[in-house]
Amino acid sequence: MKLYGYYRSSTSYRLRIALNLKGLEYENIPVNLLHAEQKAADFVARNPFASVPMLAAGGRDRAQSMAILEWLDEAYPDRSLMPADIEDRFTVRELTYAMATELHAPLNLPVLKYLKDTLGHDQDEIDIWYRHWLTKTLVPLEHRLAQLGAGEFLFDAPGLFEVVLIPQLYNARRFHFDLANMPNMVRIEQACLAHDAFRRAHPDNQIDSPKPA
Ligand SMILES: N[C@@H](CCC(=O)N[C@@H](CS)C(=O)NCC(=O)O)C(=O)O
Repeated sequence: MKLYGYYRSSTSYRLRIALNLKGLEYENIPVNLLHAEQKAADFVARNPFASVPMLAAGGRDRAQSMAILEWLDEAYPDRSLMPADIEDRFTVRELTYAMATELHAPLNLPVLKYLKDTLGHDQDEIDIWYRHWLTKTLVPLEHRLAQLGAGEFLFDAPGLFEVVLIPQLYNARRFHFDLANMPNMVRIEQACLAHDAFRRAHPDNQIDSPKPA
C-alpha cells in the first residue's frame, strides 16, 4: 500500500494511526500541501478531490479518509477498529462522525484560506472561527464521554474513535484551544500518545516533517 499524505494533515494522520494499529505495512509518500502538490495534474488525475490522504491499495486509488478507514476495516478485519457490540459500534460512530462531519469540515485548510484570501478576514478572526467550531463539537463530545464513563480509551482498545480524535486534538492544540475542562478527552489523548501506533503516526515523526535546525 502507498499512503499519499502530508505530515500535518489531520486526515493523513488518521490513516497512519489506523494502518499502524492494524499492523499493515505501507509506504509513506509525501504530498506537499504548501507547494500545492495535491493540485498537480497527475495527482488530480488519480484523485479528483485534489486532497490528501490518498491510499493506493487493492488496485485502486482511494480518497476520503472516512471511506478509506471503513474499507480498511472491512478488507483487513483482523484487529478491528470497531467494538463487537452493535450499541458500542453506534457510540463509536456517533462520536466519530460528529468530529469528521461537523468539526473537521469548517476547519479545513481550503475553508480557512477562503476566509482569509477571498473574504479578507485577518488571523485573529480566523482563530475565533476555529475555536468556535471546536467548542461546538468538543464540549458535547466531552459530556458524552463523561456519561459513558470512558476510561483510558473509549472502549477496551483504541479504535476508530481514537483514530479521529487524536489528530483533531493535535489541531486544537496548534490553535491554543483550552482543553483544561475536558479531562476525559485529555486522559484518552495521553493514553494514545503513549501507544506505539500513535507515536509512529505523529506528525513530528514523519519523513516530511521539518527537522529542527
Ligand atoms: N473529507 C476529506 C478531507 C481531506 C482534506 O481536507 N485534506 C486536506 C488535508 S487535512 C487537504 O488535502 N487539503 C488541501 C486542499 O484542500 O487544497 C477526507 O476526509 O479525506
